[in-house]
Amino acid sequence: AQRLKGKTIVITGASSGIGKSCALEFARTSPEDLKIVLTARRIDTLKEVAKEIEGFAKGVKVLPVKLDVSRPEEVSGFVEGLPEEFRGVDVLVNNAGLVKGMAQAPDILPADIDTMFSTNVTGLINMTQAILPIYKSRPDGGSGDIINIGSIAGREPYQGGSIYCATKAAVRSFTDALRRELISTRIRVMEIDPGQVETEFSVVRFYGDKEKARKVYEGVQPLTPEDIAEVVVFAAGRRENVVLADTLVFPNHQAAATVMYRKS
Ligand code: NDP
Ligand code: 8X3
Repeated sequence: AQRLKGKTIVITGASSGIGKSCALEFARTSPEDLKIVLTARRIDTLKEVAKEIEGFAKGVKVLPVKLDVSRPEEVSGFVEGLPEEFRGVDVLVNNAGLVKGMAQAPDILPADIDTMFSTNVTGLINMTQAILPIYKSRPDGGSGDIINIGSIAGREPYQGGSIYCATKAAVRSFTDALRRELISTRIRVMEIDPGQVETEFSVVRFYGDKEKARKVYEGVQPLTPEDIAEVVVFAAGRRENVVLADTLVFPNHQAAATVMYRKS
């Protein structure tokens, strides 16, 4: 908690699931002196998350910002649009991401391919590029944390997930290259890869069909978004010389992308 004191955290996709839980967990861990910028497309939901945080962590300053990471013009104006006191970003949690459908080639909708790549890949890269100049302006070549939320899907492609898996493999590749490129700096580049987590992820995958989404989690015990948030906050809170470069997190009944013990 002491190590996070006074830090400014930016979280993408903070209106739901893992991103929202990260915001709450940062505030819980360091309730005295922290600034959190919550970003996502649903500004009203972000305002509710901000209110929730302000309700229990009086010393945390929260700023909800409407931001669609898939729109390069919104990302490029993001840092300049921040009030001065929130501009000294220390931690970027690149969490915004989504999957659309289970279709297999050649039947994958072009719009879905575009949404997944522009959000999960180009959005994450653009956010990183927007924040890095802040980090690089600091002593010793620069400092600050980039925490990218990848997925087991980026390590193991599965049928019906070709595009999503490809986007997460791209995140992994970008993250690894970036860590190498920034080797002479104090900037920490970290990737956290969840296995199955119960969030709005499957509702989004099935275009709002809650019944289909519910079936994904039937008979299994998925992780909760809080489980991943704890790992994210732990990573950010390590001593500055410690880099949790690459972390895979499964629920107990999962051993690979599609290897799941399911009680019937
Ligand atoms: P949720 O659907 O619950 O949350 C996704 C978040 O991303 C929402 O806050 C959503 O906000 C935001 N988002 C989506 N598109 C955009 C966009 N264009 N611009 C800005 N924000 C956007 O799912 P999760 O919490 O599960 O997903 C978070 C991350 O975790 C994703 O990267 C996902 O791939 C990854 N992940 C999830 C796993 C799971 O099993 N759930 C497993 C492994 C990884 P809004 O709609 O308001 O914009
Ligand atoms: C989400 C995990 O394997 O259900 O990233 O696509 S998976």
